[in-house]
Amino acid sequence: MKRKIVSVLMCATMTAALFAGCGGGGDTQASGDAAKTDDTAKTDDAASDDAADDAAADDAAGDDAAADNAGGSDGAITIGFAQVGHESDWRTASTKSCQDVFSAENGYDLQFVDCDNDSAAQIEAVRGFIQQAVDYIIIDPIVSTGWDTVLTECEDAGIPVIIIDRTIDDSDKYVSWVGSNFKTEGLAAGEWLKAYAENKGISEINALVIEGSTGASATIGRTEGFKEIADANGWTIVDSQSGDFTEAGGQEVMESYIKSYEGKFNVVICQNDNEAFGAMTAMKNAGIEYGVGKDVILVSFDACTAGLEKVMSGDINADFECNPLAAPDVEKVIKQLQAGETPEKEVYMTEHWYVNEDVLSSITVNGEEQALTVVTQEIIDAQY
Ligand code: GYE
Repeated sequence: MKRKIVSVLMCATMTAALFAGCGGGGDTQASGDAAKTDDTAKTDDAASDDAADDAAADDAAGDDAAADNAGGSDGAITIGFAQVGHESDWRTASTKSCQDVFSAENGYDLQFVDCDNDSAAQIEAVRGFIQQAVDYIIIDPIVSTGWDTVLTECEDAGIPVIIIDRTIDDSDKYVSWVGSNFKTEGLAAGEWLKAYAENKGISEINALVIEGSTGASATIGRTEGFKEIADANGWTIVDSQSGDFTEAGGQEVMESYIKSYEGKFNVVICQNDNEAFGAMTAMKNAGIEYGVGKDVILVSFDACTAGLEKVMSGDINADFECNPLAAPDVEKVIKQLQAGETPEKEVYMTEHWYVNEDVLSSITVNGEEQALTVVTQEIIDAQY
């Protein structure tokens, strides 16, 4: 994949301006899994039911929409969005971004389906959108394979598909993909750890990895990127298991790691913030000290608000951002399609690498110098 937009350092004020209005998501751990999952699940159930009802009710009207591909009966552009689920702060921010952009006020009729991390349900959701004859389908693919058949069905129905966030690796039957380079994120985490360990005089790295959901391109890329740097530097990856991108999963995997490997690791790499929160609980319960200046270096990905708060407090040493606010770029793609133009096949989000300490100003990733940003309250306030 060609990296079109590379990670650049934006000043805090620019970040604030860009992300203004996107706040409110991912507050501290207190807003954590139980409460969030319940709330979201309720909304999601309602949303899925609505989608199913609409699917039935709209059948006849839908045929017209399919015929001219020009929008719903009230002139709104109809969009079906098959979202991964509600597993993390990142996901909450991604869903909110889509709902904000594809709102009725903006001229859209958004059919949102939370697929609850079930890939079979996700494919069925896409088939439901075909039946509804929506104008566009957005998919955030839970897993990266198994897509060609249903994407062919979308193509046959004349419905353009836009892929958001995670990639599809076994089909190119979509118009555009908007997301992040996950391998670069993994490489950046490795390059940071290398430079940081050198700076601190740490000569041996024994790392535990808590992976994201199995089969997700985000997991595959972050795992590969970090492993590449680990192998090149002779580090030991003591173990690498899935925590499913959830706080509960991160805690469970960390508890079992502690039983097996206590005293045998000095780095924990969590592939998202929620897993890091779970790992922190497990380490705290076991009396293991982690974070800046402590026994275990803790690294995370996503850098949502709650993650950045933990970087600023020194509990997480470094957090590699994955920007969930793709919806404005997806809207650009849709506007281009509406105007009969051909959008870019791949659109990359802009991201930052966040740290607690001001000891290194940059790292070199893929031969390119990339800035490290020390987290401040201003950055946290502007983050999603
Ligand atoms: O890192 C994680 C979420 O696909 C990039 O999914 C996304 C990942 C994100 O559950 O928090």
